[in-house]
Amino acid sequence: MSGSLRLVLGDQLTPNLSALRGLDPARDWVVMAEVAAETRYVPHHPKKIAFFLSAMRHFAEDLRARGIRVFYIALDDPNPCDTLADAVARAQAQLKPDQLIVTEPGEWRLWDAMQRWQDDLGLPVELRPDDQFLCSRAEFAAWAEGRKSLRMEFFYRDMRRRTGILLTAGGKPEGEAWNFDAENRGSLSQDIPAPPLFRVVPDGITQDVLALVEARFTNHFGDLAGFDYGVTAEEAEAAFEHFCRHALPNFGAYQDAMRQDSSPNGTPDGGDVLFHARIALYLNIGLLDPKAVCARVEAEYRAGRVPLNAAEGFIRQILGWREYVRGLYWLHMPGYAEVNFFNAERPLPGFYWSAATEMNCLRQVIDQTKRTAYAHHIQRLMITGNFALLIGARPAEVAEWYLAVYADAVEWVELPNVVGMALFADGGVMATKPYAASGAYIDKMSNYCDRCRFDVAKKNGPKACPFNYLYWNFLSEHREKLGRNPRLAMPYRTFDKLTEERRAAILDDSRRFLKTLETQP
Ligand code: FAD
Ligand code: DLZ
Ligand code: SF4
Repeated sequence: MSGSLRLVLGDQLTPNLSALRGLDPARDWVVMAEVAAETRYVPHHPKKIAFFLSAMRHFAEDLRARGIRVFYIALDDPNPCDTLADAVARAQAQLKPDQLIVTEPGEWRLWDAMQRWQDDLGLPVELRPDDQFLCSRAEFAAWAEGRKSLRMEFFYRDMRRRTGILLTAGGKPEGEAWNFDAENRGSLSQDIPAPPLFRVVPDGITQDVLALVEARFTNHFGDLAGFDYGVTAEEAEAAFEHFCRHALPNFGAYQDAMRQDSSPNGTPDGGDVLFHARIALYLNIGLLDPKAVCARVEAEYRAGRVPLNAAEGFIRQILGWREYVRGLYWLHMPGYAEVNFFNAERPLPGFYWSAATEMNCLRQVIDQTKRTAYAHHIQRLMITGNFALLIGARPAEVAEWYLAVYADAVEWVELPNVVGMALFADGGVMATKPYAASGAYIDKMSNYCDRCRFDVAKKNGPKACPFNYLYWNFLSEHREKLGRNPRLAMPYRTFDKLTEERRAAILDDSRRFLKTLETQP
């Protein structure tokens, strides 16, 4: 063969992939491989593994249907491959290509390994940029150059200006404001039903994958039963369509709300997703295109079908946050994986892997994660993230948990959200202050506290909500690092007004509580 090999990774499942450009079906081959190293480098949730493998198999079928030859190694191949490099080496030995063409991977770990492939394989390797984003790595680096602080809000405004999304004909932001965040904090009353959940019934290919995952990975945290994700571009599009019709109009208002159990007429698990889209997993592996998603949401607004706070709020997540965290990741790797601003060294409590805790908010979110491999943003940030921050859990361990348990977790998006947003472990590169909160916030935004053995109104003592004293303990412990932060001036003033007895009780309760974490399995 005197053609090229085109490697397609498990999170690169789009026909628009740069590595597929210029492919000659008569001379070139696509290589895809399900490999042990990628399925085990963290203990991925079984639903996440099933999602990736089934989507890969469907994508390979699509390519074949278009006359493209695919060299595919399955995990249950009689002669399986351990790593992606092994898979490429096998394809090279059999097909004798004169070149390997790859789109840069989403994770630094693999990008770093690929730098050695040309020498190791003795084959020219062309690494092409991944242009499935609205902002390239080079454009983000240019934006960041010389700036003292890299706030998402300013990046987002630049992206709006650059793309023209949600601008008036005169180039001003629609509605005369860049964001409507203040209108995104509605608490959700029980009588507002959650929209029906979009579900896909597994086809034959997915059923084969489910059997394989069942046989090999059910020792990982997470339930495989009830797998209902889409695994093709058409199904991902249908999921997004469903969201636009049923949930987008309320996305803005209830973006920060959390709810246990279903609402009247809702499906039993309607509370898991509420008015969120559940599309990050599709966006992150190429089944949905972020530009098309933003364009569609803008069109819904312009057609008068959704209010501006919903359309803007949603577009901000994709055009703003998603692009921004990717830019930060590549700007700061590999060091970003090591940051630990608070020198937090506590092991992650065992109940993150079992949901066996009496704190109802944590139990609900971890149990939901176990069932579905999904939790929405506020659950990730203000329940599991907030708790890990307050107890001083080791950032690398927390990051590994998030990378393992969510179906949408790929490191470029997971890591900045964990170490930058949830844990403030980067010392403020991403956030202006830690997202630390006491039980009052959780009570305001959810109904979790109604069914908890702890009392959210109690500040101290064995019945008191642990978030209450842990919050003050956290601020007290890190005063040296946080005390001069102007955004924390008010909480520190409040803390200083507490009586000596109250401050001593906070420290005592926190010490006692943290001790119990050490003895839990
Ligand atoms: P929606 O709420 O419907 O939002 C729409 C889309 O906006 C999402 O699909 C996503 O693509 C994008 N988005 C929203 N918030 C963010 C954000 N902060 N960063 C990047 N994109 C965003 N997102 C991932 O895709 N993968 C992860 O591994 C991941 N880990 C996270 C870990 C923590 C600690 C936190 C706080 C957030 C994390 N996020 C992650 C961001 C966000 O929580 C998820 O994108 C979102 O919950 C996915 O659900 P959804 O599709 O229903 O999102
Ligand atoms: C997440 C994942 C899993 C579970 N399995 C595979 C696989 O078998 N083969 C593959 O090519 N990709 C897989 N992936 C996605 C990769 O981990 C992802 O492509 C890299 O981390 C780069 O982002
Ligand atoms: Fe969580 Fe505290 Fe509310 Fe219990 S009382 S659900 S621990 S916030």
